Amino acid sequence: MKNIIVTGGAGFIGSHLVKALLLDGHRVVVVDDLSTGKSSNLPSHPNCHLFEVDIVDELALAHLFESERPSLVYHEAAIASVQKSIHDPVRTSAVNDQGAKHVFELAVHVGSEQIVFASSAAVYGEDPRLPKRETFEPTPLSPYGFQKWQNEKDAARLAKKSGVRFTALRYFNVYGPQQDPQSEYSGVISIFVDRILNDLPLTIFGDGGQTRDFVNVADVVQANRSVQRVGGGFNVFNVGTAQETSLLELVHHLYMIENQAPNVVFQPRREGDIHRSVADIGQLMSKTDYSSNVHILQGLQALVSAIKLKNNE
Ligand code: UD2
Repeated sequence: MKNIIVTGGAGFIGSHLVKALLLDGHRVVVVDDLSTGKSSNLPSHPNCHLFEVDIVDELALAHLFESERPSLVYHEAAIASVQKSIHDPVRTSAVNDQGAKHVFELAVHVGSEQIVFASSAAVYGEDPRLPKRETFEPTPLSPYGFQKWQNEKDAARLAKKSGVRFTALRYFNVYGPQQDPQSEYSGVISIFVDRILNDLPLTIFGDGGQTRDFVNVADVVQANRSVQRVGGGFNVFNVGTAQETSLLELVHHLYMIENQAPNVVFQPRREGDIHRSVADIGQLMSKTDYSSNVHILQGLQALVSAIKLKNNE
């Protein structure tokens, strides 16, 4: 049994990860400011402990790390929105940049063995080469992408200095149950599913030809668990499916699942929006037992069923 801190553990990805870690038999301390996360995302479990702390609050965080002394830290807390990072770069930088640095430094300070953290495909920006490989020099388009890249540089520096293992996971477009469709940080899939189930039209920003590597949260959890066995130093891995899906294909899948005629409105492309994105996952697959197990169609079907079930509760 490990003592694990998960920052952002009450959020969408974090809470799925927490549940899996509890099933693995670990003690899990969740650090979350509950700004977008919800305590109701967490199971009531004797080994799960929630602390309402903002990672920008260095003193409160230091107190917690010193009393908990986790051997493993998962850092998932972030303002995970490209758009928000453009409109409010000060607050997003405080959380995504400074907050991450606090977490990394404190983990090293209290003797943690490994820090695994959420980076993002946003670091690749508009590099036209596909699939995106970890060896490409990052060229982010948005403050969010720069902040995640900065996290990686801080982690690499600290890993070198301290000998502690740091593992950056560059998440592609994560979707799945518990992703809040009402939040301004919502991913396109949760927004589209919610609108279709409420008979509302979908808005496509741009021509719908933009592509993403939509990865189910179950695969993301598996990636996080599998990197626990990765060797020393600083490592960075893409987390995706290696499958490229356009927005138009996504819309087609969703209306097909619901057996409805498409109802779509087009609006201009959004600032900072990348055109094509798909992951090379060779590194992660060769260094761990990760494989992407959830095909987009299967993941969408499961998501629609889960939301319908919840709406009927
Ligand atoms: C995602 C992540 C972001 C970062 C980035 C990496 C989310 C919410 N954001 O940003 O954290 O990791 O990937 O590149 O997962 N769109 C519409 N209509 C809508 C909503 C979105 O057309 O109602 C478009 C949007 O303009 C974009 C695509 O759908 O072209 C995907 O948008 P997104 O917000 O789900 O994710 P993205 O790739 O901007």
